[in-house]
Amino acid sequence: MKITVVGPGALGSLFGALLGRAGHRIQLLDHQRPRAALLAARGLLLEENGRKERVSILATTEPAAVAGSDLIFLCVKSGAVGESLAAIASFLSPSSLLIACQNGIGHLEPLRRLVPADRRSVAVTAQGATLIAPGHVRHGGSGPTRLGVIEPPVPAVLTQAAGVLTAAGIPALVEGDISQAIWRKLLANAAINALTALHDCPNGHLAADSRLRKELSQAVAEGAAVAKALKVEVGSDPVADVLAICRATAENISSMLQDVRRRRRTEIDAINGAIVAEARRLGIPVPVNERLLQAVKAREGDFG
Ligand code: KPL
Repeated sequence: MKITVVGPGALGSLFGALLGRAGHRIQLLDHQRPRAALLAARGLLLEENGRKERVSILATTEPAAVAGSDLIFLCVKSGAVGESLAAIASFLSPSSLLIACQNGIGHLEPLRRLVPADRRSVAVTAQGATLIAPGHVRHGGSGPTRLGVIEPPVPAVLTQAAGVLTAAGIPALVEGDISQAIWRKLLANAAINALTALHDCPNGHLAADSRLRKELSQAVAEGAAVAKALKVEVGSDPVADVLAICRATAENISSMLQDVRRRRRTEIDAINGAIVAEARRLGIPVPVNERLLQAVKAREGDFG
């Protein structure tokens, strides 16, 4: 398959490396010219179970290069989705399928607006990826990647995409109702990402520290109340589910903490910001998520 990965961050580099290693023709689309040149020259360095492996890929800064791709994994940060889609949308072939892989729910609106219904889908992934340096990614654990569409029907190529990912070592399945997976991940990100970013700790610390565990439980319970009001099923014990993710990814540095350590803008608006916005619309109090949103924004303000 001809596969384009848009955005060589942690997840994009991981998907690019694993799919490239599986024998697919991978091109990475990057908006930064010097980094694209580096990736084209050196490929991707994949670190997995203490072993390092170099995977060759193509890299380009030309949005037109997506033309003719069977699958396009959109792996840019949530805040960059609108701009990225505006650049590539006119080059999507009728047979291309774009799979948006962001955290949160902020990407769904630009996806609906800019990509035709039969060419858009979303992925919710539990893959652990840490970007060590440009082009150097560490695979920090493997959970399921759930694929789905915002509005049915599910195109046949999405089932093919699940097979391609699974064969490459990214276990994937197609979900009939992806909103459940989106919201379950949203609750995990709202608690884990914001708290780890503010306390500069790996995910496992949140389950081990009683004060942080309480804050995590409150943030998740608030988000679950919003999901319930929206009639999205998030399971019978979402707090236990999020604590289980903390323990399963105990050593992982959350994507938001990676952003904060690099002094980069985070996805807080698409995560806690989205929960707060929905809660306001529905008249549901979410004081813990509001506090987390403001605290992470204040931290971003320090970046200048
Ligand atoms: O999705 C994640 C992230 O870091 O963005 C979790 C599940 C919290 C793993 O770190």
